[in-house]
Amino acid sequence: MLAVSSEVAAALEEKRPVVALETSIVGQGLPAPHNLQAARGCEEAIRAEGGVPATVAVLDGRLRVGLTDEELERIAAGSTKVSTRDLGPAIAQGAAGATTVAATMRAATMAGIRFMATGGIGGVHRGRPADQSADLEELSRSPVAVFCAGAKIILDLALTLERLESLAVPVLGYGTDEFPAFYSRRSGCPVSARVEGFTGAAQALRAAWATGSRGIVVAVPPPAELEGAEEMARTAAAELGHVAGAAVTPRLLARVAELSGGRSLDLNVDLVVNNARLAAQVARAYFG
Ligand code: PSU
Ligand code: MN
Repeated sequence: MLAVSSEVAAALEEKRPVVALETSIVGQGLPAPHNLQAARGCEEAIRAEGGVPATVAVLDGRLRVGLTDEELERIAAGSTKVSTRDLGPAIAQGAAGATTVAATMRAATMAGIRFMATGGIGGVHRGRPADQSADLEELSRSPVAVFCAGAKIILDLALTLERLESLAVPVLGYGTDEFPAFYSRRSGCPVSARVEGFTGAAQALRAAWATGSRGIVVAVPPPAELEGAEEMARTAAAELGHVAGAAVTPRLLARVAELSGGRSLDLNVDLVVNNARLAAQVARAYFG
């Protein structure tokens, strides 16, 4: 069922920094060519730090951890979005599945990986509090540090943070007291603890895991900001209409891309790569 690439397996054995990467951003979250730019950029950034990327997807009836570039292209060419509840059926059907944060955390845990990077986690949707990403529940289950620029811009950040508090998920601000708002460094919402530097983050992760925490959000301010992002997210959410379920997130992200004249896409690639680099740096401090 689980197929870990030989490179990833060897790196885990040698306690080298391994960083898991999701692929829903490749299959659904970002349009071409930004999707593959983001995925390859993350892999390169992790390698540049002496780490090994472990990109996750469902392919040919297996849950794969560590993909070749050809396999990554298959996910980009056409794949279904796979969250945790979809893993079993997608594997059984032999589908090409792009894993969300939740499904990637599950795969990482099965493989023994503690670090992963993404753009933003899922959460509670604005104006639709019943629509909550399975990412939240998975954070309470799988012991993985998720490096992100907060939650996706389209979400209700205050409600998302309330849920994370109820689930007892630590939300660490990397060099910040405030939860970033994806395209903005500030959201007005506090993190549960601030950490400084690779070593400070690694120590907080170690202590949190030693005291029973499972998933941990490491919230990283984005390297650049998108002017007017908040307004665009509100407009996109107000226009949603009948769209529901798993289609909500991809639809909102596409609308924000239109409203920003494509600028959101370049910034999205930059911030995901930034998160992947930092995840590798902290993983190195953790194992060092
Ligand atoms: N962040 C992005 N783009 C994305 C996603 C996150 O900038 O495409 C994906 C992630 O894979 C996340 C998922 O886990 O959206 C959440 O979707 P849902 O709300 O359906 O759980
Ligand atoms: Mn959702």
